[in-house]
Amino acid sequence: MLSVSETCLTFRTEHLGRLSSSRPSGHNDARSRLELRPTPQERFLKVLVVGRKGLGKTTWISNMQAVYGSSEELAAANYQPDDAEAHAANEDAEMRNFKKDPCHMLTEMTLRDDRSLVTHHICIQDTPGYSKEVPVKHVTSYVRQQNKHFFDMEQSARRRVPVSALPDTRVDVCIFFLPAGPLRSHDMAALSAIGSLVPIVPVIAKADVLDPDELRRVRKRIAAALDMMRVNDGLNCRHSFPADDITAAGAPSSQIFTIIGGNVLEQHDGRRWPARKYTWGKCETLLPENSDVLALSRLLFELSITDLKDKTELRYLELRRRCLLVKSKRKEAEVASKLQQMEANQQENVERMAAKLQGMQELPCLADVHLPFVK
Ligand SMILES: Nc1nc2c(ncn2[C@@H]2O[C@H](COP(=O)(O)OP(=O)(O)OP(=O)(O)O)[C@@H](O)[C@H]2O)c(=O)[nH]1
Ligand SMILES: [Mg+2]
Repeated sequence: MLSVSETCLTFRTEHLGRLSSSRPSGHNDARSRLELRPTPQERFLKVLVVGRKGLGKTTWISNMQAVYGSSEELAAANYQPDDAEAHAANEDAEMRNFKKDPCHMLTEMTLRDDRSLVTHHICIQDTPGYSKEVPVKHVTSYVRQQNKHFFDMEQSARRRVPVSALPDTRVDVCIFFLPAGPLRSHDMAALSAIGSLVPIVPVIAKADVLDPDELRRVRKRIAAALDMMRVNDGLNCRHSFPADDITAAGAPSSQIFTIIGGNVLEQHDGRRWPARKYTWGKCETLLPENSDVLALSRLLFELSITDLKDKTELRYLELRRRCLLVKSKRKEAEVASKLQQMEANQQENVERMAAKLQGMQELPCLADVHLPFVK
């Protein structure tokens, strides 16, 4: 069993090690000294967080910000997980604000790898929780908007940088918070609507309220519901992490993760360590015995980042093909209608000329005109 400080240390050192793994081994020999210096790169990962109201989405994001973000980013984010209840009370206003400006619910963390010169921008987009009365339309239209924004940037005639240097707005994956209780029809509708746009990683929220037996039952129930959706609707909305990554991260093989959101921040070995305190004891968010938060963050931000981006690229290529097809059809229709208009104008001109000629032929000949003053 790992102690608190051991886990903390493994987490940080492995995390940094992974990000710098692009450096080839044996870099001390003469050949590698001749190596070209890598050019600085910006990489983006966007994680969407969706779930019913009050399941702990914002709390989890604040925890991630505390663990992965820099001190300045944390100060800017104003870490106050317990303020979340006040937010929840104002559902309508939150929904309106999200539609108007989703960026106010976006948390960005910057991880720099000085060796490979890659800057990873990890963006976590929070969303207002849905309920029976409030479906997830605001979320699906957000995902579409972000794809369109990227497509417009890519197609813009004024683009001056390669596509790889564009700030990537596309959503890569959705962390779907599911309750420990039974799933309702509006949960299934939300899963299906969002799952048709982005791959979903199902998580069990507030896992601290469940004992191991209950947890097993909840996992089974969620797996069965997702399987049923695959069979009935033909929609396999789940993201499947590579088996090697699952083993390396120490994640559950079911790929249904448990989440515990900490409401206090402790310090361990100079690291921020979220925890949840009760009168009878405490629960540490990053301890693998307590939850899968550590395994999930390692998968998302370190081990599977390339796999997630590759899948986004594949989805985008298909979307791009369809958009370009629609665009070219629209252009074709525009050209056809312009041609039609030109033909109609031409026809009109011909008819006008013909009428004029006709009028000229009907003019009396000068010789036939009787001029009274001519003798
Ligand atoms: N017991 C327990 N409570 C939690 C956990 N995570 C969050 N909470 C509490 O649940 C309440 C709601 O948390 P939020 O993070 O606001 O939930 P949310 O999903 O963002 O809510 P909406 O934004 O309204 O959809 C807060 O009081 C949190 O402290 C958890 O893992 N276990
Ligand atoms: Mg929230």
